[in-house]
Amino acid sequence: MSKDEPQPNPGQQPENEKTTALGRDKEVSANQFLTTNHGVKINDDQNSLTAGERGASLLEDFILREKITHFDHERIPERVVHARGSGAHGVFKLYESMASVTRAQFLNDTEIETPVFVRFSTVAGSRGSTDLARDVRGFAVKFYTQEGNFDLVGNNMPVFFIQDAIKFPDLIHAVKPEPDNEIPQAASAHDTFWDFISLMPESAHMVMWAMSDRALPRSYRMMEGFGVHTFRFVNAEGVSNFVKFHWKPLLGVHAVAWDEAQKISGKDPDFHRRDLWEAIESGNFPEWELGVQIIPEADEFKFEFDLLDSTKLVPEELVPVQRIGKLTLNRNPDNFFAETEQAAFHIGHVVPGIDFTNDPLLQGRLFSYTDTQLIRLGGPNFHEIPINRPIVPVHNNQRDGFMRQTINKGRSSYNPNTIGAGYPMQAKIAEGGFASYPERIDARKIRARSKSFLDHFSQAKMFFNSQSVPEQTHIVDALSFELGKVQDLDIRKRMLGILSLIEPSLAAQVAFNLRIPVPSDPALPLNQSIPADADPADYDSTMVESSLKSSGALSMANTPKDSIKTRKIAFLAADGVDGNALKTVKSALEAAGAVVEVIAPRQSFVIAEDDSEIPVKQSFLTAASVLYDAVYVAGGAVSAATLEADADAVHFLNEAFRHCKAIAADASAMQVLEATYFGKKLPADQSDESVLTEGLVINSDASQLAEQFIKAIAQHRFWERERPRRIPA
Ligand code: HDE
Repeated sequence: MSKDEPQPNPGQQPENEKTTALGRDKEVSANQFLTTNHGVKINDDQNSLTAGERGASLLEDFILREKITHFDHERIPERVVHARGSGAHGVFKLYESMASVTRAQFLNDTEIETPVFVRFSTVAGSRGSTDLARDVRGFAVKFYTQEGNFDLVGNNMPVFFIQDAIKFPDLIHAVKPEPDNEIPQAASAHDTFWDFISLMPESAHMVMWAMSDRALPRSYRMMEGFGVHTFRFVNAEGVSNFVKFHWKPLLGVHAVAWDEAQKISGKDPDFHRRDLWEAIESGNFPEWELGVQIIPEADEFKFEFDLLDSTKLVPEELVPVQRIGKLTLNRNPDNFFAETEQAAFHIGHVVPGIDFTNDPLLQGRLFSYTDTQLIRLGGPNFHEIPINRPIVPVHNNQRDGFMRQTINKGRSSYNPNTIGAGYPMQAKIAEGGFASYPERIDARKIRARSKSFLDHFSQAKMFFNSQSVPEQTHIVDALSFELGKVQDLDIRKRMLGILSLIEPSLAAQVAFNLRIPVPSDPALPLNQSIPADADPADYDSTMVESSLKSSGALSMANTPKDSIKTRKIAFLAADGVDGNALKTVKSALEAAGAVVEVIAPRQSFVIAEDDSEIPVKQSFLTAASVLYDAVYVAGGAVSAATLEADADAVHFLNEAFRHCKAIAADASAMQVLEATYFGKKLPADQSDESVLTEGLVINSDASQLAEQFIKAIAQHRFWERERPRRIPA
């Protein structure tokens, strides 16, 4: 198909090839016959062509050969990093014109609705690994703008492990499964990762993020996104400002517990993928606001850190995040391979008005992304795959290559030319032509790390100090877990030395769990990533005491907690349940936007007290509390007696309690709660205040219960409960 025509629907098939909705499958057309790839209708797709009824298969069978050959070639190399991911289509709408700082048209005109494709991912695991690995999450957005594609290829953490792209292969080799035995899958808790990290103090800040709850998102829909590097905006007058990009989820930023994450990995490794898919299918479209921190060029050197250093963030207290537009994901892909797997993002895909800085991590990425697509997507024409095509026409003299789709016409494929009347021609800046920002560069060619990059600990410390007590405990637990899996004791000790430079109390707590002392002097040289001829002293980490001790925006505890929208609530019930009370609570929760699923000892339905049937979504065999945000035990004496005696129901509650979730019970089902480990510690009063601090609601009035339960669920988690750690679930 020619690319000369604008294509308003990225990733979709051309209209004339579209099928119509019919039957169970989303798109099956009437009178559609099976054909070969060459269009010949197939009469028998069940049997190979053989010499007689019990005879050998014949080479002549072009139908069999074509089918098997295509199958043999169905796989392409998975992404070398970010292999496991999930994508969705959507739109971006601008709130206010940003023309004063950028000439990018999609950031100037509030009337424009820009189509987008977003792919979320984990980093280390392979394609078939679990969604709930402790890992960074990719957050890659392709804007199909009217000036060409702009890809914002970011992560859910605002900093990175390394400062220079040349260390990326080392970092990834260290974190991927170890090369001799390919163990462990999708995990950083092993020797090679911590060996590398313990020798690279520049990773300290990012390690704090990766060990925090940010690495265990409750949902892709509940994570922030960051462009990480400092970019440039350039306006129509050619004036440039630095810019940091943010995505702020409207559902807030939320995480699961580590014990829960590990269990989800077994119960539903597709947890995030399914969550994204189901939210979009049910019309609960995920939304983020695009935020920008704008820094005038004149302020480049006003910070205690270097804006070109990707291991540093710009605290929101110093430069507020301006929310300038909204991203809404509103359409699931039709085909995972064609769209999500073949999507090719590239940090170098920018449009006029957006430009790069000299961040050495960013600069290296500019090379990597096209290079990787050449091998992964098999040649130079991957931009012609529907998901990667811009919505504007493409005209240039690039020609041929594997899998070329465009049929270029005419004789001229060079510039300048007269035979093609000079077309395609260059665009002036006023006509929308891209011109690089003419940054002045007057320098020697060197390999060296700027001294302004050498403070590796002050922001790591600021991050730790910005966390709430439960969040800090989780970081201690995560480090104790990860280093506990490390076999080489020298690596553990070296890491404790690094942690002591971030925050002595953190190192002390991890050391207590590992039962080894914090070394009095960290192993030197601290930084072992230095050039062969360098003096280690020149690469010493020089801590610049940060004037900002903590930043509220860094703690997830400060995220909005005012809604239960899209949260999944398990209703436990058995035959004899009080159907009316159940329906009252269900309707109230659903009216507040939650998704309610009834879970019972057996599938299909339960019979209520009044003999009505209540549909059941899952049985205890197929469901698990880790897949839900909160639990309600429905009333009715007979139902309660059954649940009390059902070990799976009691376990369900114990586990929900252990993972600090809101739990509610009809007063007539008290005996079920009493059968749990936490049954003896139920709060005496049921005031609104206790509900908000304890997250336990017991009430005989269904309407009142629903009201209190909604407030409790909105809190997400009651992390204080973890303190005593007495629930064996
Ligand atoms: Fe990437 N990265 N990266 N990266 N990255 C890739 O490109 C690379 C970095 C990020 O959903 C690869 O198409 C280098 C930072 C995301 O398809 C590859 C360096 C950030 C995705 C690559 C970095 C990212 C990738 C692998 C160090 C956050 C998934 C497959 C200089 C700002 C995009 C591919 C998707 C994917 C290289 C560091 C984000 C090999 C060399 C920092 C979200 O090109």
